[in-house]
Amino acid sequence: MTTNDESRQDALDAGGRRLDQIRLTGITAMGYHGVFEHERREGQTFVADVVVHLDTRRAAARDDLAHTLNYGELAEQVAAVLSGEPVDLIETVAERIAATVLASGIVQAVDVAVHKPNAPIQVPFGDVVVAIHRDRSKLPAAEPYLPRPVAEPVSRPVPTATATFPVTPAPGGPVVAAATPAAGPWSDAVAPAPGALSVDGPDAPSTELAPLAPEQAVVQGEVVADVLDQVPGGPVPVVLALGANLGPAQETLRQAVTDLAGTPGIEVQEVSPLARTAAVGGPEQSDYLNAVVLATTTLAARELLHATQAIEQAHGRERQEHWGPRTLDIDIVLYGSVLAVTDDLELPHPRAHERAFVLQPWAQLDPHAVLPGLGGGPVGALAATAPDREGVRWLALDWLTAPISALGNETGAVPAGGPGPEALDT
Ligand code: PH2
Ligand code: MG
Ligand code: MG
Repeated sequence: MTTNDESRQDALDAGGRRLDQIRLTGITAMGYHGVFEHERREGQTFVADVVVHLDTRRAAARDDLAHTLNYGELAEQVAAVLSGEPVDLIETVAERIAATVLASGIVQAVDVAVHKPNAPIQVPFGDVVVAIHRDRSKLPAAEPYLPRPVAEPVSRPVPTATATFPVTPAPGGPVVAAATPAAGPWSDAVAPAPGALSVDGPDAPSTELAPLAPEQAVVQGEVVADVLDQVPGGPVPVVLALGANLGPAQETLRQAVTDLAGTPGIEVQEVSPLARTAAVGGPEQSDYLNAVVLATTTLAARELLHATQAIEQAHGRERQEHWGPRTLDIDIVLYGSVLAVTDDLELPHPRAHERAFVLQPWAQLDPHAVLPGLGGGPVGALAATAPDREGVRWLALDWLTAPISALGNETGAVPAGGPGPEALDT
């Protein structure tokens, strides 16, 4: 009864190789799902089987739970959906479980089977099961399920910069898009096709912004104007993406990290490994060096933008060619959980979800990070499917301290192909 064999599929990684699996079967809980009143009143047993598809090698190599999915937590999440907010259909229960499991950055795909062995069926039967498979190409049509205290109002408050936000935003957490509940970050309907967004918003202000439902544009337009200028009451976690492909790129990036750390109102928390990446878009140009910085700030979002622009300027940034080579680019990927579309700043960064040169270093720092907003999702999974993933050549761990000659200075001079001396194993 509690196996999921019929529906189990092999899920493949970006290179077409079969992923590893964690299988958890027979998770049982009392639930109140069903279309009949007596089902809602009395409840009955629901059983779920889950097969999680992921790469377990890193966890095994380090013998470290931090690099895999904790099956104890998985069981609790699944049971919380089974016994949680009642819905009519076990299809909905299965979808919610899939969304909740896929919210973990390391999960690439998930099979979910939901059984209702005591369903009100008027002929003798053995079991009834809904079995689904969801992955990055067939996203769940539900939000991840986070049990909320009963007292909390259903409509979530509009975020303000005075709140403190987690660096890894709780999936389905406070976001402006809550005004359009059907269009959450996990919705198939609104996820833009990879490559659909072709503007360079924060870099080069443009009139073509990401397509939005009209009601969303109104909500965001109203909220944003003050949120981006609002000085927060406490430190707000931010994610910054740094890139350079002109001049002494590694030296510039190092200095930029120092400059950020030296800016009043910015506290640098963590700096990612350094990635060498093939240029995406724009004219023929040499490879970039890219890194991601996790920081907290007490600056308003727009003040942070101005601070990063000042650092770009100090490193000789010239804004000539759209997506052209640059001595230094600092993009704000996330400012707390603020979603905003304005002429000078769009949050989250409108293309972060499809750029491995941002997602891969970020996932190295925070394997459980989730990018909110349109096209968002678990950063690790987005990194694994990003169109430019093949262009990320290697990641150097010690780039802030290693002698520069070991890694190459001008990006054009970096030896192609093979990993650097301190390269990661993936
Ligand atoms: N930045 C761009 C355009 N293309 N490609 C890579 N690999 N890395 C970048 O940082 C980058 C890019 C616009 O900012
Ligand atoms: Mg920029
Ligand atoms: Mg950029």
